[in-house]
Amino acid sequence: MELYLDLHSQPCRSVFMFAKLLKIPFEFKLVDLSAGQQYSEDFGKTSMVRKVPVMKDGNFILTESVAILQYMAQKHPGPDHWYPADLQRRARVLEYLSWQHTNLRAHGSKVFLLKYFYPLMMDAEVPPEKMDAAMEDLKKSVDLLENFFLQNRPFIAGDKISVADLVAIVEIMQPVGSGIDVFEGRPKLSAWRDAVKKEVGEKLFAEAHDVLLDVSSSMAKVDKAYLALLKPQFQKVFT
Ligand SMILES: N[C@@H](CCC(=O)N[C@@H](CS)C(=O)NCC(=O)O)C(=O)O
Repeated sequence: MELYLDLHSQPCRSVFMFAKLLKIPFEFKLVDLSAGQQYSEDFGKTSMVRKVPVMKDGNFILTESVAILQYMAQKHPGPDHWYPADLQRRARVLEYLSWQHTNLRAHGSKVFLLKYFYPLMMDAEVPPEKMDAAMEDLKKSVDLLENFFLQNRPFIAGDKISVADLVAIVEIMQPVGSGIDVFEGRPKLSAWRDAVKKEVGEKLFAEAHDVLLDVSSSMAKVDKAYLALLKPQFQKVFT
C-alpha cells in the first residue's frame, strides 16, 4: 500500500496513525503541500482531486480520509473497538465522521490558515474581527465534541477508543499547532486527549504531530510562487 501524505494536514495524520495502529505495511509518499506538490504532473496522475490523503492499494486508488479509514479497517481488521461491528457503536463512529468535515475540521483549519497564511498572502495582519469569528466557530465545535459527542463517555463510541477519536484528536490539534490552547478550562476534554494519546502511544502521537507543532519552520520554507497560485482559493476562506 502507498499513502500519499503531508502530516501538516489533519486527515493525513488520522490515516497515518490508523495505518500504523493496524500495523498495515505502507510506503509513505510525501506530497509537500508547502511546495505545491499536489499540483505536480506526477501527483495528478495519481489523483486528479489534487488533495491528500490518497491511498493506493495495488491498482486501487482511493481519495477522502473517511473512505480510506473505513477501507483500511475492513481490509486489515484489528481489534474490534477501532471500527466496531456492533450496529449502534459503529453508528456513533459514523455520526462523528459525518459531522466533522464542516465543523471541527473546517473550523480548526480556518484558525490555522488565518494565523499562518493570511499574513503571507494578504500582506497584512489578520483583522481581529475575522479571527474572533473563526474562534467563535471553533469554540462551538469544541463545545459539541465535549458535550455532545463525548458526553460522559471516555471515548466517542463508548468505553473504548475508535477511529472517530483519531479523527477528532488530529482536528483539535490543528489549532494547538496555531498556539491556541483549546483544552484550557476543559478538564473532561483534556482527560479524553490524554486517554487518546495513551491508547495511540506517545511515540506515534509525536511522530504524527511533530511537523504541525513546529509549523513556523515549515512556513519559513513555503514556496512563494505556490502561494500566489493559491491566493484565489484562499480568498474564499478568508472572507
Ligand atoms: N475531505 C478530504 C479533505 C482533503 C483535503 O482538503 N486535503 C488538504 C490538506 S488538509 C489538501 O490536500 N489541500 C491541498 C489543496 O487544496 O491544494 C479528506 O478528508 O480527505
